[in-house]
Amino acid sequence: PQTIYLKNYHEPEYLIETVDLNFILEAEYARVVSRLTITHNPDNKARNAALVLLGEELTLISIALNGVTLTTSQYKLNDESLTIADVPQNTTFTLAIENTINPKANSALEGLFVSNDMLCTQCEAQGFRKITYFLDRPDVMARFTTTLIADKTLYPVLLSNGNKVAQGELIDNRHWVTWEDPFKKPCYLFALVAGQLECIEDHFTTMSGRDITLKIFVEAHDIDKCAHAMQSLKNSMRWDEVTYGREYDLDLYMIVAVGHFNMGAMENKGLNVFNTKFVLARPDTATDMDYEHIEGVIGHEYFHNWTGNRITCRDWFQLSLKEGFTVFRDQEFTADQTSKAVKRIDDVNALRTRQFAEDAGPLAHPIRPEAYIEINNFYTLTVYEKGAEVVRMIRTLLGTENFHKGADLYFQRHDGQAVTCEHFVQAMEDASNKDLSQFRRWYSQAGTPVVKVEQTYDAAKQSLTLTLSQSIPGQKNAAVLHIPVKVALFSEDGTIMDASVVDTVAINNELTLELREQTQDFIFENVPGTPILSILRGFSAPVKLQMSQPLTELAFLLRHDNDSFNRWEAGQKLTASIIFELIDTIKQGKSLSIPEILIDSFKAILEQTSPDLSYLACLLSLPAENYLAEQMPVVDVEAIHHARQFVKRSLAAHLTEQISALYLQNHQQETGELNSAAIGKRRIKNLCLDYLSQLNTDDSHQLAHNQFANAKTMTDQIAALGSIVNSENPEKQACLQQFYQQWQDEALVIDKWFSIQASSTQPDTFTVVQSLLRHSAFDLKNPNRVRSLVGAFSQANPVHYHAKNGQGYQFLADQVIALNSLNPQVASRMVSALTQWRRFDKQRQDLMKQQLERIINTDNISKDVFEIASKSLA
Ligand code: BAL
Ligand code: ZN
Repeated sequence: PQTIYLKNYHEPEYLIETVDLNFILEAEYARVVSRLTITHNPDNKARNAALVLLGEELTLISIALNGVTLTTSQYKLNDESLTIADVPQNTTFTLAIENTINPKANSALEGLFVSNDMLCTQCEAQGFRKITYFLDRPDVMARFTTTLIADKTLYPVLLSNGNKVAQGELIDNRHWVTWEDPFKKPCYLFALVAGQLECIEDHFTTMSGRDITLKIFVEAHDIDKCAHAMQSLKNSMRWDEVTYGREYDLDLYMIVAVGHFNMGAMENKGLNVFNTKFVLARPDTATDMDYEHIEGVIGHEYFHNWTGNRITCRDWFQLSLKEGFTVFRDQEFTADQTSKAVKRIDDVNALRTRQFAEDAGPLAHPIRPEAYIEINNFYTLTVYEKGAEVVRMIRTLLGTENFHKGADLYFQRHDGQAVTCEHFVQAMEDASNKDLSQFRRWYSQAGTPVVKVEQTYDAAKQSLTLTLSQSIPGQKNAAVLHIPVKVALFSEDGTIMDASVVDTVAINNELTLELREQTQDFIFENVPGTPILSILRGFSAPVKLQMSQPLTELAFLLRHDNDSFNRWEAGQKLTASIIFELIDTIKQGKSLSIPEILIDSFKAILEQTSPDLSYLACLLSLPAENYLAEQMPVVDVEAIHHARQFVKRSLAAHLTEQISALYLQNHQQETGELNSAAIGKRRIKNLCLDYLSQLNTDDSHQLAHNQFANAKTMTDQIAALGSIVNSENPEKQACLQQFYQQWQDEALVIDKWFSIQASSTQPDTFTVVQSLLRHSAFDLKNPNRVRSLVGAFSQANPVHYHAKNGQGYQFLADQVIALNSLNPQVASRMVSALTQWRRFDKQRQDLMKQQLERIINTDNISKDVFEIASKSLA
């Protein structure tokens, strides 16, 4: 397969001004007539270039240029394109193309496809070429008019981008609707939907007083699960007005939920298409976390209207321009709606467990990649989550006020354009006068920097010298980056010191150091005694810290740090250090014991009161196995699992009384409400239940079973089921069966039923997973179902997936090979659990490599899977 390089970017030779699309829709046969008005691009100096339209899996019927039908000798057709050598150079010309497609046969879910009898599209990144021949690239922006014709009974609802401008009836029970989108857009933002859908409608009045109609379309049986999505949409619209001054621009905003979807959602102009997972919620079917994610994704897609749609990417290498910025925007939105502290912790947790692994592995790439084989493989944690961290660092370096001036300038300068990451940084620089020349390296440098911290205190001078050095392991000739490092110094009595560093502004005694050298000294003056250092506060840069801090200092920070992130981080470091010591003890074959300092620290937290119980729950949560693995030179899955379980069980045993009390205190008045206080109570209560379940006593089994049987919310029901499935609870089979019976008609709940079993640490899990694969509700053609079984097993169950005999790897490769021909995008996502093979012992390395080789040698391997598997082995 061919590699595409950023350095080879060139302007399009032709531009498309208008697109008039006409669809006659049937599930197995869709007829598309596309009328394009095309001009030579004045910015491209080359003349007389052939017009190359991209098209895949299409059946061409006819082409006419300026009304004259072309003969087969006047164009060339292959599997990927349609080339017309001779087109007018000095005038606008029209091209009318007719082709057909088979949506029903489209299991890749890219282009036009069928989901539960509904027809819908997914065009980002390059799906439009599976609908009709086009200049399928984001820097070709056109005005679209779309007419949909279909059977009235099968497809009573016909939707596309923009505003509905006309509709009518035809003979044979058919009808038609015409949609016009007044904003020019790249074809990846095109969408159509046709189906038997119901909708809820609401209205939003914008800051300038315009009335916007909001509609959420779902299948009839889901109509009672849309209210939260609608509220989230209104919250998003208001937030973007208040925070970024951005107002919605069309009179109508539509969201459609579909059950078969590769992504979470898609920001098509005026017609978002969503995975049902990020729309549907009722307290008894969706957890508090689902509710939060729905609001976050609704916000994300809405925010794209400005950061993505009004201003889009010049080419796909610039993906982080819209994704990094939009993720940053949705993170801040959720932080404002929920708990800022918890949102930051959740985001950093996700980044460190998953993106750091990606950045340290064979598929590491900068947030602006320089080459790809299949762009779908670059919708990565790096482009999205690290991209968001890079935007966050810009805000830290500029300050919030200048950052917003920069955003305003960016919107003002580039509205209606397809631009690059450089345009974004330039606007930030111009608005703030802050030199970001060195900072730009974050866009082209892969890998997670390690920042080493050394401190020397001079009592006589009352000064502290902090020596920071940076490096990026595994990256040759790594750039020296510009890294904001937020710091505060604590006195032994728990107060913050009023220390200063030359040329550094302190806000509430917190200083933002700007590390720009490989090694750099920062001298703090006015330091009355040896300080306790709180560094990288708020996780001010996506780096790994290397510093030795005694357990007593970590315990101190866990009590006293006023930075909510670093307070939590101190607890994580404390626990992780103890787990690593236990891992060593396990390796020496000695018996394990838990240090007092950990029990005391947890006891202190358990006895605390706090208005933010979700945050207290974070403080009491142990670092995830994947995060611990990330810190080991050679991952020892069993030792990590056993040491972590030992800590969990020991804490539960030593603190049973406190944990039980906290459980009861927060369970007694469970009302099923959805405000943040009620959510916090459930979060901490269910964490307590998880600890208590480790004890495997009759009491703990009974507690979980009672909660399961009487749950008022899915949060409580699934948490109880999780505790039951992960313990030796005698009611396990009965509960699983009951849950299935209760929820068999709710696809998203059944996804949970699959994933909870696939991620169980109990000894029979692999056998269970194999039998679930044969369950009548399992469907390899449904991405959510695949993720809930195959994804959960391979990505969230390290101890079973990495079984020493390699059965987990073989299982995964079997599924990847089966998926390869059905849905290459989902297949390639599943390969990710094999890509980290270098991190394991020799035996596992060999077994994983074997499976990667087996995958590569599969007949008709897709570009998607080939790229990931081959780069992993390279
Ligand atoms: N643009 C693809 C889906 C998303 O990031 O919103
Ligand atoms: Zn996005």
